Amino acid sequence: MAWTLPKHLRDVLERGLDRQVRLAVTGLSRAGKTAFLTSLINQLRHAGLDAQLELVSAVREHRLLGAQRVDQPDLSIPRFPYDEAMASLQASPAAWPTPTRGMSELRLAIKYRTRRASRHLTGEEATLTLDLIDYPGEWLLDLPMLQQDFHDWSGTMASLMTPERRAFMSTWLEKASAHTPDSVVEEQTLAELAAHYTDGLHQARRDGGFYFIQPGRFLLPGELRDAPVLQFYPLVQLEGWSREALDALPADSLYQTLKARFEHYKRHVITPFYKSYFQRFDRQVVLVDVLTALNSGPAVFNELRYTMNALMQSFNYGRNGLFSRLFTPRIDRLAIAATKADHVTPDQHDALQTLLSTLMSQPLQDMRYANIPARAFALASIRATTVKKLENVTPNALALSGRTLEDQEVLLFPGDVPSTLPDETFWARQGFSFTPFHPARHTSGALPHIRMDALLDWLLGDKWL
Ligand SMILES: Nc1nc2c(ncn2[C@@H]2O[C@H](COP(=O)(O)OP(=O)(O)OP(=O)(O)O)[C@@H](O)[C@H]2O)c(=O)[nH]1
Ligand SMILES: [Mg+2]
Repeated sequence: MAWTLPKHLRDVLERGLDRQVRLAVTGLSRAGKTAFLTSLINQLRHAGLDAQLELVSAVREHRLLGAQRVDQPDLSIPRFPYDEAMASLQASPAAWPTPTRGMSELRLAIKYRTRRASRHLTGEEATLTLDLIDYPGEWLLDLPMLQQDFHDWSGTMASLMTPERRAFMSTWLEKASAHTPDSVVEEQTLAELAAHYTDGLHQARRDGGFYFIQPGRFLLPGELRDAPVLQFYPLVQLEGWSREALDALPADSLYQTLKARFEHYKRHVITPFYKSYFQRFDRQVVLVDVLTALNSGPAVFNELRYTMNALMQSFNYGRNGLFSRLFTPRIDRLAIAATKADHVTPDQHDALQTLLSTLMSQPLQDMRYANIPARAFALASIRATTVKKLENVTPNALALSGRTLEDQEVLLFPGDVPSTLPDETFWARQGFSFTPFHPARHTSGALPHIRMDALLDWLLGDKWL
């Protein structure tokens, strides 16, 4: 005889099921985090209405009923600025959401119908609580500092000082060279020197395309702006000083003061981020702006590769001894995505995805080794271009139409994306110039996107079964 589980037992079972997910989104600054989360929230709120989510199986099966914003659990974290971002896109003229500067969070309650397990256990209404967290990828670049003392870290920073980087750090290098490790430097001078160091990092990032910046909070301080814990810098001119001599210096010497602040930063900034937030994330999206890096040439592209591999160390806890000693993270699925795929024609999307997989092949391999599913995507969170077929030019020729940031209507051939890492001869032969676009004014319905649905299905499909 067939039997049905009594209602009260079913309730207990459901409560025990996994119906809550903390999904974190990160990437270096300008990678497209705010646009991605804005679109993701928008798509889920329009699921079952007018959102284009054909690749989400729960949508195809008419099981996603809708999503609503609810109060976030952690009131000390700023709210993700969804309304502000939508207001920018709806304004006349429309604008991209403004840059964000720290961590933010938003909670969605997603109503869905469970899949019918059998004739008797019919699909019931259930709620998935989805916490979305946006945080700067630059913060993850600090992880290796936990393994270093001030002396080692200064050495690493000195080795990064290539002539190209030095050019952006020259004011700081010149002013800092006036103070030897044993000198006593006044608080105000120290603050000024740290400000010059921070300015240099900003310039190297903005004008030089250097992505690898330490300490990460110096670029994106969040709530720590102007706090003394951020007022230190590496001593890159230690020639003639042995480690013993430096360690024997008095507590008020420059070396000991900087060393104490470095240790404070590790203990009170880096560690708490990993302990209080990072290790509570369940799933992770890492966004990469591959196309802008290609535009900037081989040096910047290689720097992106190096930096993204360093950033991914935070997810490599399967093999990272330090990490597993300090934290017990629980991310069980990770997606990396090349953003702004609407900068190229659809026939290039596969190449963009393959290029991203190649760029991140080592960390992807490490994740799989640790038994954590990891996949690469190419997507556009908010599509700003439309594709035109120009049959009269070349058969099957595709072009993009849109408005440039300078407000010019254009129709252009953006060119090809290499599907393998470009080598020297490739760079010598060809450069890239993918044009950034102005967003189209959003009036109603769901935001246009490219393959957000593929990513959503892969990342959360098992959670709304
Ligand atoms: N065409 C197009 N441009 C995009 C898309 N997503 C982001 N962009 C562009 O990239 C810029 C940065 O996007 P954001 O979402 O603000 O990036 P972010 O990572 O949040 O940046 P920060 O908050 O500064 O760290 C935007 O202002 C747009 O110019 C997209 O899907 N399509
Ligand atoms: Mg942002």
